[in-house]
Amino acid sequence: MSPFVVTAADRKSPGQNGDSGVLTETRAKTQRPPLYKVLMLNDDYTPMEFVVHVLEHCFGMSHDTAVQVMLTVHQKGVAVVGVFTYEIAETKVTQVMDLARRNQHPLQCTMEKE
Ligand code: TYC
Repeated sequence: MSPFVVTAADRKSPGQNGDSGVLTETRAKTQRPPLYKVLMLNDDYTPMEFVVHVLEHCFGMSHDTAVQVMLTVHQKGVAVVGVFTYEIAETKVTQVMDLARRNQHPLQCTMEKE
């Protein structure tokens, strides 16, 4: 018998019609993918303006947000700059590391499972 369809027979007390009386919900549960934090690490040499540019360009931050996040990394040593699915996080890390290398800055960016 399909779930949620209640017939006259179902309304009798459980057992009378061989039915348990329990309606089983068969709604499909949507699965959320695992998420990964992208972390930016401080160093002594990468110029502040370069980090701000990276945060604007790779993470879509406004200039003011990028400055705030850069200063957090500068002061605390590390900060989460975004949370993404595995493939997107990996792409962001690659983009940042490529930009840093091409500009000869030691900026480091990593990812870790949330
Ligand atoms: N500490 C760097 C400086 O004083 C700036 C900096 C900020 C570097 C954030 C990396 O992820 C970083 N020039």
